[in-house]
Amino acid sequence: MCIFCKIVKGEIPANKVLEDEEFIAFHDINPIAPVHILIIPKEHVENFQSVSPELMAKMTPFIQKVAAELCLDKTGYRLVTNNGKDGGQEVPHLHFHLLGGAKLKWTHL
Ligand code: IU
Repeated sequence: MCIFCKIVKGEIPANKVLEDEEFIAFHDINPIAPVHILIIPKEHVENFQSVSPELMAKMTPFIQKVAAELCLDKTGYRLVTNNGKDGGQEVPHLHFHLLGGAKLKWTHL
C-alpha cells in the first residue's frame, strides 16, 4: 500500500487541515514554503495524468476551500502537481502542493 493510502487509513499520522468524505489536506512534512499543504483524494489515483474528470471536478472546490480556510485566497498561492519521473513525482498517489505565505519565486529546476 502506498504511503498516502496509509495516511488515508490512519496507519500513519498526518497534520490535517481539512478532510471530507473524498479528500484530505495535510501539512507537508518537508515544507518548501511558509505554507505547504498536500491535497490528496482518498481513492488511490496514481497521478494527474490518470485522474478522471469526475474526480477532478470534485477535487477543485475542495482545493479552493482549503486555500480559503488558510486565507490564501486573499494573498495568492501556487498549486502544483508533479507528474511522473521528469516531473519529480516521488509519491505515486495524486497530490497537489498548495504553496503560499510568501511571494514565491519561479524556477524550472
Ligand atoms: P512529490 O510531488 O511526489 O515529489 O511530493 C511528495 C511530497 O510528499 C514531498 O513534498 C514530501 O515532503 C511529502 N511527504 C509528506 O508530506 N509525508 C510523507 O510521509 C512523505 C512525503 I513519504
